[in-house]
Amino acid sequence: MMKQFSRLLPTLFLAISTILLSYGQQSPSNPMKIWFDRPSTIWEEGFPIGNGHIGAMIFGNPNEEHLQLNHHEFWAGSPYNNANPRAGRDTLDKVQRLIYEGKYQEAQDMARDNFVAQKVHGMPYQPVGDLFLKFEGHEKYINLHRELDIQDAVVISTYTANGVKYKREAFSSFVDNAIIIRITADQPGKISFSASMSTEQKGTIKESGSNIISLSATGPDHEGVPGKVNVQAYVKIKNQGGLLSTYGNKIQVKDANAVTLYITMATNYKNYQDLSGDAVELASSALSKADKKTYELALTDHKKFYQKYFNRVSLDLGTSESIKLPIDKRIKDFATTNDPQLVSLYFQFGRYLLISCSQPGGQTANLQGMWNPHTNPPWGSKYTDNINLEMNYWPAEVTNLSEMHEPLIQMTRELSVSGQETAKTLYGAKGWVLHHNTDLWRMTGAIDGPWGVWPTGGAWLSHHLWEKYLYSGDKKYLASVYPAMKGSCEFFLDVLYKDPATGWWVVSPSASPENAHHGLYSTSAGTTMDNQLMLSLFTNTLKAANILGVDQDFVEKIKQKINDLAPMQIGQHTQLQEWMGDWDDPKDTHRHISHLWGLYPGNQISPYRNPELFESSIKTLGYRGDVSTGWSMGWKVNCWARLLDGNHAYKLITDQLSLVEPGKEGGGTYPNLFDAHPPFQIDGNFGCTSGIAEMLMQSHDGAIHLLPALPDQWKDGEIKGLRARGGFTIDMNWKNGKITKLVIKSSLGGNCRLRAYDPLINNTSTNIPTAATGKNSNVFYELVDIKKPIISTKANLKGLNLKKTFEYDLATTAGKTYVFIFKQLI
Ligand code: FUC
Repeated sequence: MMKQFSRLLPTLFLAISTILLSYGQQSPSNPMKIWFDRPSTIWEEGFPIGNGHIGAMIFGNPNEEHLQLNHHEFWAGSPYNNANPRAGRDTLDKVQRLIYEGKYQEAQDMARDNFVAQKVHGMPYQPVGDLFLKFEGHEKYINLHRELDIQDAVVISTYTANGVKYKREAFSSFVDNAIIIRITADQPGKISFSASMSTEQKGTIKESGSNIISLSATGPDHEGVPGKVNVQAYVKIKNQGGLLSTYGNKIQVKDANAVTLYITMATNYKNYQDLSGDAVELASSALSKADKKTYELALTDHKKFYQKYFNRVSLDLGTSESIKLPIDKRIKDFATTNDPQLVSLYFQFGRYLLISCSQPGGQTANLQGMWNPHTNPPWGSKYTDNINLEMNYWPAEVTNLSEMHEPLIQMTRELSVSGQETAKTLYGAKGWVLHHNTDLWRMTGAIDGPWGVWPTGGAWLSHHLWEKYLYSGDKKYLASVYPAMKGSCEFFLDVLYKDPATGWWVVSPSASPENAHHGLYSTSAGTTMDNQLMLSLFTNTLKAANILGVDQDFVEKIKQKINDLAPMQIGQHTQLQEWMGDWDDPKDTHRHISHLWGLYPGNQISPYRNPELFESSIKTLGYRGDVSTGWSMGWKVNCWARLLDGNHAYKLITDQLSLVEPGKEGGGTYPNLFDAHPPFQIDGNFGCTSGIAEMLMQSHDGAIHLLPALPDQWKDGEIKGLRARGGFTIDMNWKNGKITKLVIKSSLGGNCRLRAYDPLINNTSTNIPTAATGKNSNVFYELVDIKKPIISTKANLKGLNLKKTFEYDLATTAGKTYVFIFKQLI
């Protein structure tokens, strides 16, 4: 029967070549717009724009426009390393022994005093400054409408003042590396305003020529590390008609017909060890290039660049009247109405944000992406890599923004170098290590407190190195990241501790981020997350070495360790144990769900291959509860999707889309759709975006699972452009929860195994294709052997009640597209 299915493919393929695939065209009834009919009253009502290097928040007050400016390389401090010199192999041995003996307090004190950095805990990301445009007489405006159009990556506001209709447009050009603002009016000679800048940094603001304001500043010192990043910003104003004059360091525009402003910013940062760049030269050459273009051409170029990425994916989950409402009202109403377009908008907003704050060659998206007004931002707006940093990149591959993953990959390559000194100093070990935080300077030491003695950050980032390969199959890329994967393995080969009680190789000392066992101690050994990370790191590196045909001796060493890694354990409450001991408290609602790493973002827990682990994961997530910090809810959307429970995943989206306004505490979403930890932290946006993708399509566990976790609310829909591992691009339409059309584009060829809850019946044939049997021959779907869990005698496993699935194999050729129209079953 499978043969019949395959025989149909050529015919179908002919049919498809005539079908024009139009990716990403949003229907007019599905506008990708976030809008308000009032100015911002808080920062979290502003609109973010960015080109991966420079960005701004725009607040849209007619009387005084305000742009708060950021440059991704503008941080406090200068190159440094913060590995605590008091640690070392002997101390490591002692701490490991103390943990084994159950002397947690002593072990924790010793780890804190010797491993945690003595003084330097990381440099904070800095704001550059602010631009104000003061429009006298515009206090009394009417008809204000301001929007962020994420289809075009442009902020537009319109209003009427003194009988004149005004329009402001702003974008951060990807092509011209400038923020460009255009102000127009429906009557000539009616544009008058004064422009000024301010900054909280050490620096100067002055006029520079007749129509330019210049801001030069240096990043602050922090924790004794001298501030050495120089930033240079220019604002150039070009008027059409009217007059332009300068006074002090302000520029006055009078009676113009139209005005264009260009903002450029640059720093002296070349890389984490080199500050020899010329900020002034870079910012001024960007300025002189940018203003040579007409505004129209600059806008066209910007949109074209942006849409090349953005338009790869479109999502339609249905329409509702809610699009007629401002965004804050929609968020407020979300839980009590069905607003599927808010979900698709939120999903696409995550993609907009990633394109805007993470471009190849630029910095990695930090805790606030790149948008930060504080000189002392929460958690330094650094990179917390025990969840937050990685979460920022969860949507990168699956939502078809692979290029945006690059800054994280590059940062990992750099950490694999800077982390070598830390590995040596703290652990007397080879390879490289990363603890739970880093910053612009690629610091890798343990910081904050005992929970910072968590050495598995590099293993988690290595997972990204490998996963990127699974999507692209690019061996050249794999070769470029293999040294970092290998270096991370080398570190663990050196420091893993053979637990005398079990004989398992475990990471010690460590923590289950940022939880405490017995309500007291972070310090522990063999946490479930670490065990999962070790399995992932070792198996992926082993595969990489085999693919590249290198390091066979090394492969053997890894294999030996894999055999004796700790298995997962199911404890007395039928939970997946968080620690080696059965210590979990079912009432613990800690925001981190680290032991579910193996469920998501890892691929180690399968309903079909290890149902006990799957069942205990359901229990665990149930105990942890739903409502939490923004990012925690974002993580749970992914986890419930992996647990194949679409309605529970949807419940979490509802929790995440609860409006956080001044005076309201708890996690959720700010009026401008930014995630609220609180405070603003961008990870929740990205986590929920990938969660929505995981609800619609998953590509792990041996197959591409179509609509694995569809909630009742999304009965009909269409998704185009999701990426599956093995280089497949998936478009799907569904009606009444059943797939009606499927388009698979194969970029690497190979077997495409599909999994669905309903038989996929082709309407040109009455035959149901034969269910796939045996192992999926596609190497990108190779499964990792997961050890049988150890199960407590007190655990009460009831067995799973899984939906029946149907699986098909489709042999694909690289570069070809396959279209299937399926019969709708009642
Ligand atoms: C980790 C989390 C916190 C916060 C911080 C930036 O420490 O536990 O909730 O997200 O990172």
